[in-house]
Amino acid sequence: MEDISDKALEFGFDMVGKASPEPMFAWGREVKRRISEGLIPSEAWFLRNIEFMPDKLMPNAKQVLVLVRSYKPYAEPFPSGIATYSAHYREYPKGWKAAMSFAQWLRGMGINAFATSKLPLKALAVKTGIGVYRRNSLVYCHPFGSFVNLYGVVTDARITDDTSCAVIRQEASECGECDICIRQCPTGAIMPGGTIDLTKCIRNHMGSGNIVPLEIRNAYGVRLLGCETCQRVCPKNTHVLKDLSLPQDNELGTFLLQTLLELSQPSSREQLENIAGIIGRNYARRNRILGDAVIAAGAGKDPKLLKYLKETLTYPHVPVRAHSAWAIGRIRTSEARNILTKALHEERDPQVISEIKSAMAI
Ligand code: B12
Ligand code: SF4
Ligand code: SF4
Repeated sequence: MEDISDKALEFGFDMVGKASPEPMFAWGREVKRRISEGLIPSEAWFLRNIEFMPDKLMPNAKQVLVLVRSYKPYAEPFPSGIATYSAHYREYPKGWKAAMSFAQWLRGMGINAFATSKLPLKALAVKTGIGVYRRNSLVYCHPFGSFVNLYGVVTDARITDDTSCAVIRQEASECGECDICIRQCPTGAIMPGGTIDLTKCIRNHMGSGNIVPLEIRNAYGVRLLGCETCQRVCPKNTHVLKDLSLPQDNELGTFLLQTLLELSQPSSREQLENIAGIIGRNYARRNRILGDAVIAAGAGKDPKLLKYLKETLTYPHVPVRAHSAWAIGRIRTSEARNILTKALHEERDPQVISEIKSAMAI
């Protein structure tokens, strides 16, 4: 099995780390602590099913491979009227397919193996020496900075100790005196010790399908999926953030705010399919995308979007209506006020009524 790392390169990965399948008790304890301190909301967390004991995923597990796939982030800001999405979500599904093909190749070699996202992949990457944690809580794999996607492969055979197909850099897992990401995070979600308070992290509220707290909405910006502020401000990523490009025009068109807001119409199946083709089906769920697109529209404050927001204000999903009231309130034209006044007479849901009243008070 000497050629395992070269083979992974052929599948499009940049590095491979290999770890023994011992339970990751420290990570498990840390999650427990954060849940008990309210830094990780427990309900959403347990739905993720992340397992810190690899042998629960494969009883006879002998090794866990961590596959690293780098990508270039997009240039920002996106053109006006287009909601930003992180290249991470464009690239992740491609890497996932490659990880599954790689596991299939291993099975063809007589090794029982399967790809998984259900392990603590950052902690595993650090354990194998292919990356270091930094204070924004992300793992940096030299020379790609933090712009890497990680995938796990569990195997029932030990593969040789030749762990990496690129240079392993054992940098110190700390950031020295730097605290830029802590200061620049728009919602103050990064705690001094490098713990993320999930109740404050904008990304954690994206795609939740719930009513997003006001202070998060106010910090959201014209984004649909992903927040990269804590990576873009980091001096350890400066070299990666050179010569960036925007997504191709046809992709950008898919994320035009008016196109996204049209998801409120039953005829918008094709638009949803286009989104799924870019960020994957898991994230392309109509109500969730719509709820977040409305916030992005509110951040942009473009009066031309009022006619779309008027429609989303009557959409069946409560969070979409609640966000619509807020977004319309931010536009602050007389037409916006009329829409809200009419909605106040017709709306029956107490949460949406409260949002309409707050929006009218802006
Ligand atoms: C849940 C999750 C989220 C949650 C919570 C994130 C978090 N920090 O916990 C939310 C939805 C907010 C999120 C957001 C993002 N995520 Co995410 N997420 C995950 C997931 C599924 C689990 C992460 C996890 O285990 N969290 C629990 C905590 C307890 O684990 P931990 O962060 O490793 O905690 C350790 C460190 O804090 C360290 N530690 C403790 N004290 C200290 C002190 C110092 C100084 C340091 C340096 C470290 C340190 O020890 C802890 C225990 O081991 C992984 C995929 C996976 N299966 O692993 C992807 C993953 C971590 N996410 C990823 C990405 C890309 C993102 C985003 C950048 C997406 C985006 N563009 O918006 C943002 C970044 C936000 C951020 N700064 O973390 C990538 C990270 C790649 C990388 N380079 O590290 C992963 C690995 C997905 C993937 N397969 O590629 N994510
Ligand atoms: S992803 Fe955004 S909100 Fe979350 S910690 Fe990073 S900068 Fe803060
Ligand atoms: S911005 Fe500074 S503190 Fe934050 S991760 Fe980068 S080096 Fe560390």
